[in-house]
Parts: sequence; structure tokens; C-alpha cells
Amino acid sequence: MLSERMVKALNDQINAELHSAYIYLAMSAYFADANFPGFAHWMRLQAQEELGHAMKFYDYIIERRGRVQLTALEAPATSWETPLAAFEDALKHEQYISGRINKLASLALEEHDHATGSFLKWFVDEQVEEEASVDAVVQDLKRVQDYPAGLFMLDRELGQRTPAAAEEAGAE
Ligand code: OFO
Repeated sequence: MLSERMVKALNDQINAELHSAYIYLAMSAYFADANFPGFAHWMRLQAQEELGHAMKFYDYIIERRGRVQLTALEAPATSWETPLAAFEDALKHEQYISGRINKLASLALEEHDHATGSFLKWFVDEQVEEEASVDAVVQDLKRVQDYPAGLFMLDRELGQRTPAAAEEAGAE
């Protein structure tokens, strides 16, 4: 059985994952408005992936007979100076989420809650990938940000992202 403290921490993480989805959807809307359909597509899939993450926590709490309690979502920013500024914010956000997952894993250890520790392992690995994939775009944007043709090509490239990863994240 989950401790009360753990149920609260896992519920807080549902909020954090939904907030991630909200941030990336706001970025997608910003990119759509700025006529970067590829970046918008990438962020939209990222938002879907975050919904999948939230649902993993949701399902886990229920499976362990805890009580899911949803709380208010903070409004995200709505615009950024440049595509690079948006992706840099996304990277900072992923680093913040990695810190949260690490704290959850430490709590599971402290409580000798090995089932939750095992559940969290997927997220520990996922955060390595999340940070790396956003950082790769940040590095590309740094290279091309002053060259419209480069930005155009990168937008095209990010438009090729497939929903496979997002679907996998949302799978049971
Ligand atoms: Fe859920 O990984 Fe990003 O935030």
C-alpha cells in the first residue's frame, strides 16, 4: 500500500506532467502562429507524450489503490522571443522534471517502497531521453538561428517526428 506522503507526491507529479503538456501545447500554438509548422508539430507530439506520462502516474496510483486527486494547472507562457528561446525553456523545464523524478525516487527509497521505485525507473530513463532530445534541437537552433534557410530546413526536419514515441508513452 502507498503511504499518504507517496500518494500526495505521485498526485503532484500528475499535475507536473499535465503542466508539461500545457507548456508544450502553448509552444505548439506559438509556433503555429509564427508559421513554423514543423516546430508546432514536434511540440504537439511532445504535449501528447506528456499526457501519456500523466496517465502512467494516474494508472499506477489507482492500481495501488490510492486516490487520484487532480489539482489546478498553472497557466503557461504564451509567447517567446525566438524559436531558440522556446526550446531553451523546454530544456530548462525538462531538467526541472528530472529533478522532480529524482526526488520521487529518493522518497521511494526512503520509504522502502520498492514497487514505486521500480515504477519510477521508467521515468528516470525517460528523462535522460527527454533532456537529450530537446537539447539536440537547442544545439541545432543555435547553429541556424541567424539563417532563415537553416531555420526553414530545421522546421521541415522536426515536422517529420512520428507519434510512435508519444503513443508508446501513453500505452498501458
Ligand atoms: Fe514527462 O517528461 Fe517531459 O516533462
